[in-house]
Amino acid sequence: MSRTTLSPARILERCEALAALTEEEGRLTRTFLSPQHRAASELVGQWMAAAGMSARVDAIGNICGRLEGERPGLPCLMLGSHLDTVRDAGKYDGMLGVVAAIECVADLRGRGTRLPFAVEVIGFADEEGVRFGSTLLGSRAVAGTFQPEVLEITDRDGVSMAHALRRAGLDPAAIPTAARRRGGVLAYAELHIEQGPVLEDEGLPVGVVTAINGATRLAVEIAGMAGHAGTVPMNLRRDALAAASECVLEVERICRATPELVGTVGQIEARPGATNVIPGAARFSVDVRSPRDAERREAVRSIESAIQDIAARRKVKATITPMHEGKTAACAPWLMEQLGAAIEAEALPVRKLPSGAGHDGMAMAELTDIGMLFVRCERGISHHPAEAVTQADVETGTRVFLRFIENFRPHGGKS
Ligand code: HGY
Ligand code: MN
Ligand code: MN
Repeated sequence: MSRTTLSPARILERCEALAALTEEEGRLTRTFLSPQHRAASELVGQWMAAAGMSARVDAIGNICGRLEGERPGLPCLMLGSHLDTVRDAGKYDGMLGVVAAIECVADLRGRGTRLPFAVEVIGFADEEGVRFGSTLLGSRAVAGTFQPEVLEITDRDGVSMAHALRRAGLDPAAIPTAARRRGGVLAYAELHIEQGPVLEDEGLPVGVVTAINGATRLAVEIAGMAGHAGTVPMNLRRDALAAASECVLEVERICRATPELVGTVGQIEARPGATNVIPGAARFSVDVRSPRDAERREAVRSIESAIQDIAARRKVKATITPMHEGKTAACAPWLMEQLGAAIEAEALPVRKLPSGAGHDGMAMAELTDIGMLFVRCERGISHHPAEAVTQADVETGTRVFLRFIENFRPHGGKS
């Protein structure tokens, strides 16, 4: 790989610039179609244009950049990650992958490299699913698997996804136009922080992902009976929050029983939410993951049955709504091999590892083969403001990714 102009400092500066676009004072939160999300897409679009790409916003709000190959209209190697964040997020989950991919394209263009394929970079609009609960919205639209029924889901202010799209100047009916045809995409590859402790524990800057664990998300509503906190005897209560709390502990008990199975209740809310009122209603989220789909589905069945048993015993009503189901997505061996070769060319060992975290590749796997390159993150911390990477690791990860792009050959393609 001839002398490059990659600038890890610029990548980190751009992650800082994106981190300033937050909906919540004093912490980073950027959700699907918020003004801050749209500002982030605009900023990324400018960086794409400066890298020599054409940039456009697609029908679901993804920002899409394209650098043509040696002649216009060639199928593309698609790169990308997401621009939305969790609440009180770190600066690198998603953003690092988008910014590093743009840096690679800028370098290729700067050296006048024309590849036998186009290169596209996508900043996906919603991977975390924070605003509407349903996740991978941007990548599902690109993969052609977007489910229109999610347009009716409302956010915590009662705004439907369809209405949010229209308010953002997008047409929900046009979402199918974001879908790519299979022949136009040679592969999807994503650079992402590991969000776990393995690379750091083994003193490695990068790793090759073998598979992305499958995940199920549920929304649970508990309907009990509100009442005066001072007058209703304990044995006559139908306390929705107490019932929800017992369910939370049951999720933990069920998932603790199986190695590699994980279950989380990340959101819980009691209504009406006054100190002196017995909660008449409660709602909470459930997130279950495993490397094995059958095991995850079995755990979800056990959790649903436990919730109904608790509700019956406490004389409350439980309504369970599936919000997301993503099966385990295997990374393609041929892409793992090409990523591994790029790591070896940097005289580094090739460490292969699964991803416990979900990624847009789960959706993109419905359209094309996927590959992922992990970059070490400090102490494995993620989904937290302490999420951190070193400039040296960003340099190594981006150099490996650039070499992968430059040496990329379609599956079974001529080397
Ligand atoms: O939830 C996840 O694992 C991903 O960060 N969306
Ligand atoms: Mn995340
Ligand atoms: Mn992510």
